[in-house]
Amino acid sequence: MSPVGPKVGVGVLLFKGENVLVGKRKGSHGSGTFALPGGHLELGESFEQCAIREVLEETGVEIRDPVFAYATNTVFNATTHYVTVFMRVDVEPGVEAKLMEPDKCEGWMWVPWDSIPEPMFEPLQALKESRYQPFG
Ligand code: 8DG
Ligand code: MG
Ligand code: MG
Repeated sequence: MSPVGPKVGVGVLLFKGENVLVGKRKGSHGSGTFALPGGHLELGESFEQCAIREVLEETGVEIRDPVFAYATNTVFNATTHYVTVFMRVDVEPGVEAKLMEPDKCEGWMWVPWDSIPEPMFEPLQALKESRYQPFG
């Protein structure tokens, strides 16, 4: 039996100017909610490695030097509890996100930080409600 406890998720804030990349989740928990690219921290991985890997797997974008931004604690229900580490990277204007996992996401879009569509995935909602300020 695997141990039961909180898991670690890494969410990546990909900023292109004042817009952030979000996609509507499908096929797993939080289906229908808008979330950042990201996923589980794997055994032995750094936050930076996880952010680089997940963004490449999910969007095809090669990011460099993601920086720790914030952490949230989300209890989804009695058996699902995630600590989410948010990593940030600012990309060039020409960067485009490809839909690499169409079974897991409806599509990627760049939206202003203050106009992320609802409903948001709970960890992203928690980040929005936190003290985190992406611009100064
Ligand atoms: P993996 O299991 O292949 O590593 O990841 P995935 O297939 O990309 O799964 P995911 O559902 O996108 O992410 C795994 C978990 O990470 C998800 O069930 C909950 C957690 N998670 C957070 N915050 C965030 C977030 O902001 N974005 C994403 N994508 N996942 C997050 O706790
Ligand atoms: Mg993934
Ligand atoms: Mg994912």
